[in-house]
Amino acid sequence: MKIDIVSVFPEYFDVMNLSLMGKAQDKGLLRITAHNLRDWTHDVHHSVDDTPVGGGAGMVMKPSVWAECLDELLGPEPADSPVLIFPNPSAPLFTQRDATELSHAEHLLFGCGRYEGYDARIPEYYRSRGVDVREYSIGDYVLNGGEVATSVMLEAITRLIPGFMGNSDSIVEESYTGSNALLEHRQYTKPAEWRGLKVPDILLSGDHGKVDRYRRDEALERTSQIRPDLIERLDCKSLDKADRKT
Ligand code: 6GU
Repeated sequence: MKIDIVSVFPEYFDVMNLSLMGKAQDKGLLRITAHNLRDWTHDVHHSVDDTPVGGGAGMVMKPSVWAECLDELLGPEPADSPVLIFPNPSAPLFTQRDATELSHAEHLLFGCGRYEGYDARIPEYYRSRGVDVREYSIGDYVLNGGEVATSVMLEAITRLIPGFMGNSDSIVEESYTGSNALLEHRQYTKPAEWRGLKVPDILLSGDHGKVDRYRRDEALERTSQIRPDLIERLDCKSLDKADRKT
Protein backbone atom coordinates (compact mmCIF):
# COMPACT_ATOMS: atom_id res chain seq x y z
CA MET A 1 0.00 0.00 0.00
CA LYS A 2 1.26 3.43 -0.93
CA ILE A 3 0.49 6.21 1.55
CA ASP A 4 1.06 9.92 0.99
CA ILE A 5 0.50 12.43 3.77
CA VAL A 6 0.38 16.20 3.34
CA SER A 7 0.94 18.36 6.39
CA VAL A 8 2.65 21.56 7.50
CA PHE A 9 4.42 19.35 10.07
CA PRO A 10 5.61 16.34 8.04
CA GLU A 11 8.14 15.51 10.83
CA TYR A 12 5.17 14.27 12.85
CA PHE A 13 5.26 11.16 10.70
CA ASP A 14 8.89 10.24 11.39
CA VAL A 15 7.48 7.84 14.01
CA MET A 16 6.03 5.74 11.17
CA ASN A 17 9.57 4.35 10.74
CA LEU A 18 9.36 2.73 14.18
CA SER A 19 7.82 -0.46 15.49
CA LEU A 20 5.50 -2.62 13.38
CA MET A 21 4.88 0.15 10.86
CA GLY A 22 8.61 0.55 10.32
CA LYS A 23 8.97 -3.22 9.86
CA ALA A 24 6.09 -3.24 7.37
CA GLN A 25 7.90 -0.55 5.38
CA ASP A 26 11.14 -2.58 5.48
CA LYS A 27 9.20 -5.64 4.26
CA GLY A 28 7.81 -3.61 1.35
CA LEU A 29 4.17 -3.91 2.50
CA LEU A 30 3.91 -0.15 2.98
CA ARG A 31 5.48 2.93 1.48
CA ILE A 32 4.75 6.09 3.48
CA THR A 33 5.78 9.55 2.24
CA ALA A 34 5.08 12.72 4.23
CA HIS A 35 5.04 15.91 2.17
CA ASN A 36 5.25 19.51 3.38
CA LEU A 37 2.26 21.54 2.16
CA ARG A 38 4.45 24.67 2.18
CA ASP A 39 6.49 23.21 -0.70
CA TRP A 40 3.54 24.17 -2.94
CA THR A 41 3.49 27.85 -1.90
CA HIS A 42 5.03 30.64 -3.99
CA ASP A 43 5.10 33.62 -1.61
CA VAL A 44 8.03 34.51 0.64
CA HIS A 45 6.06 33.69 3.78
CA HIS A 46 4.96 30.27 2.48
CA SER A 47 1.47 31.04 3.73
CA VAL A 48 -1.16 28.31 3.63
CA ASP A 49 -4.07 29.98 5.44
CA ASP A 50 -6.24 33.08 5.46
CA THR A 51 -9.00 34.66 7.58
CA PRO A 52 -12.46 33.02 7.53
CA VAL A 53 -15.01 34.50 5.13
CA GLY A 54 -17.99 35.63 7.24
CA GLY A 55 -15.76 36.35 10.22
CA GLY A 56 -14.82 34.34 13.27
CA ALA A 57 -11.71 33.25 15.13
CA GLY A 58 -8.65 31.58 13.69
CA MET A 59 -7.43 30.91 10.19
CA VAL A 60 -8.67 28.64 7.40
CA MET A 61 -6.40 26.75 5.00
CA LYS A 62 -6.83 28.22 1.55
CA PRO A 63 -7.82 26.13 -1.45
CA SER A 64 -5.17 27.39 -3.92
CA VAL A 65 -2.15 25.84 -2.17
CA TRP A 66 -3.95 22.56 -1.47
CA ALA A 67 -5.06 22.35 -5.11
CA GLU A 68 -1.52 22.74 -6.46
CA CYS A 69 -0.36 20.02 -4.09
CA LEU A 70 -3.26 17.63 -4.65
CA ASP A 71 -3.33 18.07 -8.45
CA GLU A 72 0.28 16.90 -8.47
CA LEU A 73 -0.06 14.03 -5.97
CA LEU A 74 -3.42 12.71 -7.24
CA GLY A 75 -2.37 12.60 -10.88
CA PRO A 76 -4.54 13.34 -13.93
CA GLU A 77 -6.85 10.31 -13.87
CA PRO A 78 -9.50 10.27 -11.06
CA ALA A 79 -10.11 6.54 -11.59
CA ASP A 80 -6.45 5.77 -10.77
CA SER A 81 -6.14 8.32 -8.01
CA PRO A 82 -5.68 7.44 -4.34
CA VAL A 83 -8.52 7.56 -1.82
CA LEU A 84 -8.28 11.11 -0.48
CA ILE A 85 -8.86 11.37 3.27
CA PHE A 86 -9.29 14.60 5.25
CA PRO A 87 -9.34 14.36 9.06
CA ASN A 88 -12.08 16.68 10.26
CA PRO A 89 -13.61 16.88 13.78
CA SER A 90 -16.97 17.79 12.20
CA ALA A 91 -17.14 14.70 9.98
CA PRO A 92 -18.62 11.20 10.55
CA LEU A 93 -16.77 8.96 13.00
CA PHE A 94 -13.99 6.72 11.69
CA THR A 95 -14.81 3.13 12.67
CA GLN A 96 -13.29 -0.34 12.40
CA ARG A 97 -15.53 -0.86 9.36
CA ASP A 98 -13.82 2.07 7.59
CA ALA A 99 -10.39 0.75 8.62
CA THR A 100 -11.22 -2.67 7.16
CA GLU A 101 -12.49 -1.20 3.91
CA LEU A 102 -9.49 1.11 3.49
CA SER A 103 -7.02 -1.70 4.28
CA HIS A 104 -7.85 -3.05 0.80
CA ALA A 105 -6.96 0.21 -0.99
CA GLU A 106 -3.78 0.41 -3.05
CA HIS A 107 -3.08 4.06 -2.39
CA LEU A 108 -4.23 6.53 0.29
CA LEU A 109 -3.59 10.27 0.51
CA PHE A 110 -4.18 12.06 3.82
CA GLY A 111 -4.59 15.84 3.83
CA CYS A 112 -3.94 17.20 7.32
CA GLY A 113 -5.64 20.49 8.10
CA ARG A 114 -4.45 22.83 10.87
CA TYR A 115 -5.92 25.94 12.47
CA GLU A 116 -9.71 26.18 12.16
CA GLY A 117 -9.72 23.75 9.27
CA TYR A 118 -9.63 23.89 5.48
CA ASP A 119 -11.80 25.60 2.86
CA ALA A 120 -14.86 23.38 2.30
CA ARG A 121 -14.43 23.62 -1.47
CA ILE A 122 -11.26 21.49 -1.40
CA PRO A 123 -13.00 18.13 -0.77
CA GLU A 124 -16.01 19.31 -2.79
CA TYR A 125 -13.87 20.01 -5.86
CA TYR A 126 -12.06 16.66 -5.85
CA ARG A 127 -15.28 14.77 -5.20
CA SER A 128 -16.83 16.51 -8.22
CA ARG A 129 -13.85 15.32 -10.28
CA GLY A 130 -14.65 11.70 -9.41
CA VAL A 131 -12.04 11.20 -6.67
CA ASP A 132 -13.08 8.99 -3.71
CA VAL A 133 -12.93 11.67 -0.98
CA ARG A 134 -13.52 10.83 2.71
CA GLU A 135 -13.72 13.09 5.74
CA TYR A 136 -13.49 11.48 9.17
CA SER A 137 -13.40 12.45 12.84
CA ILE A 138 -11.70 10.09 15.29
CA GLY A 139 -13.81 11.02 18.33
CA ASP A 140 -15.78 13.64 20.19
CA TYR A 141 -12.94 15.88 21.32
CA VAL A 142 -10.88 18.58 19.62
CA LEU A 143 -7.26 18.19 18.48
CA ASN A 144 -4.99 20.93 17.11
CA GLY A 145 -4.85 19.45 13.66
CA GLY A 146 -5.26 16.38 11.50
CA GLU A 147 -1.80 14.88 12.14
CA VAL A 148 -2.61 12.81 15.22
CA ALA A 149 -5.95 11.76 13.72
CA THR A 150 -4.10 10.61 10.58
CA SER A 151 -1.67 8.57 12.69
CA VAL A 152 -4.58 6.93 14.49
CA MET A 153 -6.42 6.05 11.29
CA LEU A 154 -3.22 4.81 9.62
CA GLU A 155 -2.41 2.50 12.49
CA ALA A 156 -5.95 1.07 12.44
CA ILE A 157 -5.82 0.58 8.65
CA THR A 158 -2.29 -0.74 8.12
CA ARG A 159 -2.38 -3.41 10.84
CA LEU A 160 -5.17 -5.09 8.83
CA ILE A 161 -2.98 -5.48 5.73
CA PRO A 162 -2.24 -9.23 5.27
CA GLY A 163 1.27 -10.00 6.52
CA PHE A 164 1.46 -6.88 8.70
CA MET A 165 0.84 -8.66 12.01
CA GLY A 166 2.72 -11.78 13.02
CA ASN A 167 -0.44 -13.56 14.16
CA SER A 168 -3.54 -12.71 12.15
CA ASP A 169 -5.81 -14.63 14.60
CA SER A 170 -5.31 -11.80 17.08
CA ILE A 171 -7.01 -9.43 14.63
CA VAL A 172 -10.17 -11.53 14.24
CA GLU A 173 -10.82 -11.79 17.97
CA GLU A 174 -10.53 -8.12 18.80
CA SER A 175 -13.22 -5.68 19.84
CA TYR A 176 -15.15 -3.83 17.15
CA THR A 177 -14.56 -6.48 14.49
CA GLY A 178 -17.26 -8.17 12.46
CA SER A 179 -21.02 -7.67 12.77
CA ASN A 180 -20.72 -8.82 16.36
CA ALA A 181 -18.89 -5.78 17.71
CA LEU A 182 -18.57 -6.32 21.46
CA LEU A 183 -15.90 -5.10 23.84
CA GLU A 184 -13.41 -7.85 24.51
CA HIS A 185 -13.43 -10.03 27.60
CA ARG A 186 -10.67 -9.29 30.13
CA GLN A 187 -7.30 -11.02 29.73
CA TYR A 188 -5.01 -12.64 32.31
CA THR A 189 -1.60 -14.25 32.22
CA LYS A 190 0.33 -16.23 34.85
CA PRO A 191 0.58 -16.44 37.84
CA ALA A 192 -2.92 -17.71 38.73
CA GLU A 193 -2.76 -15.66 41.92
CA TRP A 194 -0.93 -12.32 42.19
CA ARG A 195 -0.95 -10.03 45.24
CA GLY A 196 -4.03 -11.83 46.51
CA LEU A 197 -5.94 -11.40 43.23
CA LYS A 198 -7.02 -14.59 41.49
CA VAL A 199 -7.59 -15.43 37.84
CA PRO A 200 -11.21 -16.69 37.45
CA ASP A 201 -11.28 -20.49 38.09
CA ILE A 202 -13.03 -21.33 34.81
CA LEU A 203 -10.08 -20.01 32.81
CA LEU A 204 -7.86 -22.58 34.56
CA SER A 205 -10.31 -25.47 34.01
CA GLY A 206 -9.01 -26.49 30.59
CA ASP A 207 -12.63 -26.83 29.38
CA HIS A 208 -12.62 -24.80 26.16
CA GLY A 209 -16.41 -24.80 25.87
CA LYS A 210 -16.80 -23.34 29.34
CA VAL A 211 -13.99 -20.84 28.78
CA ASP A 212 -15.61 -19.62 25.55
CA ARG A 213 -19.01 -19.29 27.24
CA TYR A 214 -17.50 -17.42 30.20
CA ARG A 215 -15.66 -15.00 27.90
CA ARG A 216 -18.73 -14.44 25.75
CA ASP A 217 -20.90 -13.68 28.82
CA GLU A 218 -18.29 -11.30 30.12
CA ALA A 219 -18.02 -9.51 26.77
CA LEU A 220 -21.82 -9.08 26.65
CA GLU A 221 -22.02 -7.89 30.25
CA ARG A 222 -19.14 -5.42 29.97
CA THR A 223 -20.46 -4.07 26.68
CA SER A 224 -23.94 -3.45 28.08
CA GLN A 225 -22.42 -1.60 31.04
CA ILE A 226 -19.70 0.39 29.30
CA ARG A 227 -21.05 0.81 25.73
CA PRO A 228 -24.83 0.21 25.62
CA ASP A 229 -24.82 1.91 22.19
CA LEU A 230 -22.92 -1.09 20.80
CA ILE A 231 -25.52 -3.53 22.19
CA GLU A 232 -28.28 -1.56 20.48
CA ARG A 233 -26.50 -1.77 17.13
CA LEU A 234 -25.79 -5.50 17.51
CA ASP A 235 -26.97 -7.74 14.69
CA CYS A 236 -29.53 -10.10 16.31
CA LYS A 237 -28.34 -12.92 14.06
CA SER A 238 -24.98 -12.81 15.83
CA LEU A 239 -26.59 -13.77 19.15
CA ASP A 240 -27.01 -17.42 20.15
CA LYS A 241 -29.65 -18.99 22.43
CA ALA A 242 -27.39 -18.92 25.47
CA ASP A 243 -26.77 -15.19 24.96
CA ARG A 244 -30.46 -14.34 25.34
CA LYS A 245 -30.45 -15.61 28.91
CA THR A 246 -27.74 -13.19 29.98
CL1 6GU B 1 -10.00 14.28 12.51
N1 6GU B 1 -9.25 16.53 13.66
C1 6GU B 1 -9.16 17.37 14.71
N2 6GU B 1 -8.52 18.53 14.56
N3 6GU B 1 -9.70 17.11 15.89
C2 6GU B 1 -10.34 15.95 16.00
C3 6GU B 1 -10.45 15.02 14.97
C4 6GU B 1 -9.88 15.34 13.78
N4 6GU B 1 -11.15 13.97 15.40
C5 6GU B 1 -11.45 14.24 16.66
N5 6GU B 1 -10.98 15.43 17.04
